[in-house]
Amino acid sequence: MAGAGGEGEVIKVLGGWPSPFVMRARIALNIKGREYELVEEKFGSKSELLLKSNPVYKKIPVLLHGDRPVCESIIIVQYTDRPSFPPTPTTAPSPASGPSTSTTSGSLPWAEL
Ligand SMILES: N[C@@H](CCC(=O)N[C@@H](CS)C(=O)NCC(=O)O)C(=O)O
Repeated sequence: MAGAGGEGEVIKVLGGWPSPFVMRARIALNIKGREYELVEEKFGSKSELLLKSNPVYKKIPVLLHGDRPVCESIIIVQYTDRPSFPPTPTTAPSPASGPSTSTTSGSLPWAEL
């Protein structure tokens, strides 16, 4: 599929500080171990990219997986939990790194505590 889905796809989050909805999406990405670029929206104005990516509500956060926009923070959390949305390979622990605390098996890190 063009525009999204591959491990090498660039992930961007259209967001800004302080937004609890943006934080929700970023926390999910951090737990997943997925690297991403935060594209900061300026308070009081909306970028062309935001208007194009979230034309109905025009709100942050929006996750861009390649060209695919994912809107609504709770939907972003669910999206990051899909098996087709793996952690960034460089952040995945090697098999020799001891007991697993990774999310690569699909389990949640705190479930192993
Ligand atoms: N239900 C949305 C709420 C998002 C939201 O309200 N974002 C605020 C920032 S905290 C926003 O973009 N406000 C700008 C506006 O309403 O025009 C979500 O969970 O993502």
